[in-house]
Amino acid sequence: MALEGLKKGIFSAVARLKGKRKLDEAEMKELTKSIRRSLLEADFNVRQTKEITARLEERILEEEPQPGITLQTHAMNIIYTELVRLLGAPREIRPHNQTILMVGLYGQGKTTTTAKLAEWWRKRHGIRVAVIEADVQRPGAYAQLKQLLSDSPVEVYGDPENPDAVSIVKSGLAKVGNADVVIIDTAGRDRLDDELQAELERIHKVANATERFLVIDAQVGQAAGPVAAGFHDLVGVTGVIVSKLDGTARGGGALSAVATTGAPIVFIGEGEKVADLEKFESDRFISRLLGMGDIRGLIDLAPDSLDQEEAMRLTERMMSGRFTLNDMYKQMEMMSKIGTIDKIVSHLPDSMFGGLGSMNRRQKEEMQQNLERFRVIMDSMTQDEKNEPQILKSERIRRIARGAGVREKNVRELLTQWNRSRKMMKGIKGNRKLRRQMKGMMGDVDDMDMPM
Ligand SMILES: Nc1nc2c(ncn2[C@@H]2O[C@H](COP(=O)(O)OP(=O)(O)O)[C@@H](O)[C@H]2O)c(=O)[nH]1
Ligand SMILES: [Mg+2]
Repeated sequence: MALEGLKKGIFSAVARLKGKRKLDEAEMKELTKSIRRSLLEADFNVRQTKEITARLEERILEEEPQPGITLQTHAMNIIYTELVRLLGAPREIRPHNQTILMVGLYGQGKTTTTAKLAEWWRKRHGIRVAVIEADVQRPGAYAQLKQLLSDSPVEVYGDPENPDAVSIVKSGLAKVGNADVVIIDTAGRDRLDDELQAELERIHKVANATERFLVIDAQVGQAAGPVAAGFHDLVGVTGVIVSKLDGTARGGGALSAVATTGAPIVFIGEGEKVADLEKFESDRFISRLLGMGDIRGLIDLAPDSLDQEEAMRLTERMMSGRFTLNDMYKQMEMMSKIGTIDKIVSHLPDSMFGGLGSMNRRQKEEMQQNLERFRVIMDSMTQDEKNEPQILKSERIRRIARGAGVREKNVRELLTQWNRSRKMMKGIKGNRKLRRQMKGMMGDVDDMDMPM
């Protein structure tokens, strides 16, 4: 996930508090110094960094941790609330009667994000979405957008022969303007020059857009601030989308610089694929960043084919401590529907599943392969065997291995995995802090507590 370095920095800074109940002056200095360094390394600006560490120091001195909460957790909770405050409150955008104008400089990810947004709305709300390609500067923009949405029912309007963006927008709106959401992609320049300003102003007038979304590449860092301000003066930016957060460790610069302009960040882009878009909500983002997990985000990853109620039910059952092979199977099925383990893991609290969050790429790939094999094996089991894996002794294991076309060793691996998962589930049941934390993720965020 984005800002991995910041996460590491904060963790190691706060780890110094382990086992402590009070900090002396020197320890406090050390703590704030290393938090400051981590924030600066993630490109937060100096003033913001100072403010956060000053508030941290003040609150650690003034606020008593709640009963049963360690100083370490207390500090982490303070950092959490301060970062959420810095990044601002989320904004809802209604999924009907919307015309969205996409603006931004060249190469920031406008066209990609146009396709991502269209798919996001269509999938999330099941509504009719259309896009209009009005970039007449870049040859191939229309083909690019069409290509990105080639597997999607989203309507793509364009007129690559027409050199006049305004007339394309006009005829596009006449053709697809009655969709629930219409998104207009525009041209960029290297900078917000007179030509680009004039074109955007004309399009803006014709489109009468309900939303103006600015796309900014996370790589530009704190320079995102002045860029956002410039576009805001021109078209009144209603939301910022920070793209390419997957490609930089210094994404804190763009995120926090945008936040200071007062324009809310509405989405973030974390990859080149159409599905790599996430609605931005600072509390969820920060809770994931700090390893507190994000169950709601996890469930949001689910495609149409996944029953969200079922996902919630399974999560609740896991928390109750009951865990049959069938449950594990369902969990795995869900995971395979949701997609890569990578994505899933980034939404889970680090403490859950024994620190899966810090697996490296190779380990994750291995796990993905295991899951596929386990599925084949389970397909060769009877319902009873899946309900009570304890009954699986050597004869049954042999039969199953033959049926699935794998080695007996592989079947035993599956059973070992189940045993391990079951123990972990039991651990969750017995871990009141973690249970409370999971409840927090599913609903009341204020109730959140860190198991450390
Ligand atoms: N890694 C990554 N690449 C992205 C993301 N968004 C866009 N890109 C890539 O950035 C490049 C420029 O994107 P494009 O949409 O053409 O930018 P535009 O000129 O603003 O329309 C393309 O190669 C995209 O695949 C993102 O969130 N992550
Ligand atoms: Mg483009």
